[in-house]
Amino acid sequence: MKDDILAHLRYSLGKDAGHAAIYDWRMALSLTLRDRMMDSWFQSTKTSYDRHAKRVYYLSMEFLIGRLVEDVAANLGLVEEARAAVAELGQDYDLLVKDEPDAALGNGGLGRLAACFMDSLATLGIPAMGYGIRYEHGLFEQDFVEGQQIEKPETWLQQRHAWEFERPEVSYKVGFGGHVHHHEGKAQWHPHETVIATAFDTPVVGWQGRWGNTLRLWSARPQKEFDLASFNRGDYLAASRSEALARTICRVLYPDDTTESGKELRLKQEYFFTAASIKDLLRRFFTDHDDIRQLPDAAAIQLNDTHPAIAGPELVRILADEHGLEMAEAIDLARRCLGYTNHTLLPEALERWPEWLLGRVLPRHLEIIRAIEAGQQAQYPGSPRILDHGNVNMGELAFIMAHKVNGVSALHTDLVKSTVFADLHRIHPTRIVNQTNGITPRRWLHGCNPALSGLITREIGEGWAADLEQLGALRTRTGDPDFLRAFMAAKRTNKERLSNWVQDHCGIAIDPDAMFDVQIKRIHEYKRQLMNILETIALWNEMHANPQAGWTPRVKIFGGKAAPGYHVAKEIIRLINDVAAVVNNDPVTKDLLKIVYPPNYNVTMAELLIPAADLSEQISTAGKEASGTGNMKFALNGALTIGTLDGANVEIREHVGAENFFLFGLTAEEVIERRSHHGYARAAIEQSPRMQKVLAQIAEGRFSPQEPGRYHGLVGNLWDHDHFLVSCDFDSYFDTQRRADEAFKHQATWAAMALSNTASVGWFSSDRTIRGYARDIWNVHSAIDGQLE
Ligand code: DL6
Repeated sequence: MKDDILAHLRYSLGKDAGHAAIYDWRMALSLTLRDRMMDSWFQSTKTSYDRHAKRVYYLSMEFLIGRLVEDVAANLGLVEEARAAVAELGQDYDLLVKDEPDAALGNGGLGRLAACFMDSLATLGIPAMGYGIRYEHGLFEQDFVEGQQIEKPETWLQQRHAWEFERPEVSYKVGFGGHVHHHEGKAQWHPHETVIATAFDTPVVGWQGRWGNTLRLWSARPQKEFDLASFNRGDYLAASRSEALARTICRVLYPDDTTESGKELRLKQEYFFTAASIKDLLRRFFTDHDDIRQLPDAAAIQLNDTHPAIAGPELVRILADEHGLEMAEAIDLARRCLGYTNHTLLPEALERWPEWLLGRVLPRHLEIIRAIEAGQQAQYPGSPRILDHGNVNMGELAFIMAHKVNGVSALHTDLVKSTVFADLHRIHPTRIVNQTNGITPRRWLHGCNPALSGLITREIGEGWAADLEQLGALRTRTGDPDFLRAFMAAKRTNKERLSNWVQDHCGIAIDPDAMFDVQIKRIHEYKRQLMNILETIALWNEMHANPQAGWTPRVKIFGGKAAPGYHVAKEIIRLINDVAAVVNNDPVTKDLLKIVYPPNYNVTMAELLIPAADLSEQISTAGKEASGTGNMKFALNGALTIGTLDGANVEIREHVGAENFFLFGLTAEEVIERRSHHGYARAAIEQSPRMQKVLAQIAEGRFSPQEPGRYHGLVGNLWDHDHFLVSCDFDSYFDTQRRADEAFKHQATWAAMALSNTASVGWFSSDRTIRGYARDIWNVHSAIDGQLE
């Protein structure tokens, strides 16, 4: 490996060792590891072709993959060899790992889920391709200036991306606009603008390198490179017009995972990557099939949310307009290929396009959507409308065009059936299925927590990384004091690592003996970071008034970004930072409470924070969080959850046992009931002197003395509206936090509870989730024998 690294340094990077910068070393190491993926990758592709295997095509606007050096090295079993080779070359392996940009091609849960799924598909040997967009700029970088979020462009592609292969020969035209020509019953679309989608392939090799799939990300380039005639006339802008359109399409990831952006560009992005992916999978299909009617036997196309929902009409367009199928047959055939995953119930997050806009950008698709609608209404009169009040409802379109629709946790799937798609569910009662989310144990335990994973491997062997339910064997150790001590020593190592990092990056000294209480996720009202900071203020008040009362010292850690246009979320960020500035400088509570909010939360930061957490905050308003996956990562790494009965918390609690989970708050049904009472928020606050005091302090400017009125809006909204019921759950949350304080004082008991969590969440591996999709939705099989049983 040492020789290979040196060879790459010389021949791929053009550097000799004496002049190589850290970037060069990291690239040389990455290319060396990438070489070692090739055999498995080629062999997997060959096997898929030889066996005419059915493939999964996972269409997702987001793949939040993070850094890859460690991930690849671990999956190939090469970490030690790589570390030693790098050391022999006089370099620090850990520094090289840290030099890699965090590829943030996603906003949050949906994108990270897609990345975990890619890992599990490869580990299970399921032939698959991930299709997405190669954004020039991933999710914005967050900074805090005077406590306020500011956004800066992310620049991961400023350096060469080590893992990808550009495939200029894999290019497709994607059109927009124009008109449709109808002649003798045939339709032909003549787009007005065209860009070229070019593939960039990243190999994804699973555990122990047994199988490799491809993440194919599309980049746009102009159809006409450059208009020389315009240039020669001196019209430089006109000369580059087509280039500008192409670059714009994949320039930036939309930084908003919950609200409809309403931008024409977003629609073009969605169609761009979907159309290229469909063309690509059809080209592959025709390499070993002649009859398009066999497509459902060869391709399972999964829509990760509605962002690629235009795949339905696009496939129908190709089947009907290019292959001459009757419209009804084309629709039926497309449906047999398509599955749709719903990730949210928030009404504002369900995509809707104005009909006029969709008609302008994709005129033929609008005609096809009308045909799909007509077919559905003819067969099921009164069925919910795709076209409704001048809008195209992409959720209804995805549902009607999919043979299976899935929710992402048991509770969420029930709510999908009873709320957003209740009417469609009555018409198609077997279409909705549940697939509770999962996480890859390779990244989220083996990779991020060497201390704990080493201990587990010494205790039960290494099989758990590919079969996470083996962790169940650790349940017998919850009564073993020696093992519990070793388990807590691993936690302590991770807490020390985090404490040093916080000191270096935030300038705050935190005590590894304190309880590390962590809430990391996108900032959103329904996730209730606001309730967390209000509870922190209440705790601080009581600690300050009575510092000798035997408190459990706490470090409250927050991480997360707000969508740039989401004003309330940004106010919550500012409040947390304002409160931190006051609390962290209080000499009375300095050994009892600290608040830490490092900016720019991302996958890499999660890998540092999660292994060090004692308490995991999963406190969303019940009925709002579709699943959550952070909740699984924390429990796997031995944190106890304080949480509501929401999303996958419900199933996590069932697995770890009610006695090992700090439950509080209203249930989803109670939330709905409570909202029907006029003035529910005011009534709840009036019954809580503790909350009243906190709200009064904020409103009086205790945390913003330079601008006392800064949070009037936020506080007023809690008294008068409080849609997410912070007021109603506040006291129950505060009391449950004190139960957690008490439990933490008894470290031996706490250790047993924490170990019960690690031992009991093997079911939340994304390998189990992918097996479920393979069986219930895709009807695909592993090409590595014995893997799916
Ligand atoms: O399914 C992955 C993930 C869930 O765990 C989260 O609960 C959910 O909020 C998230 N949804 C999104 C936004 N989706 N849209 N549109 O990221 O999906």
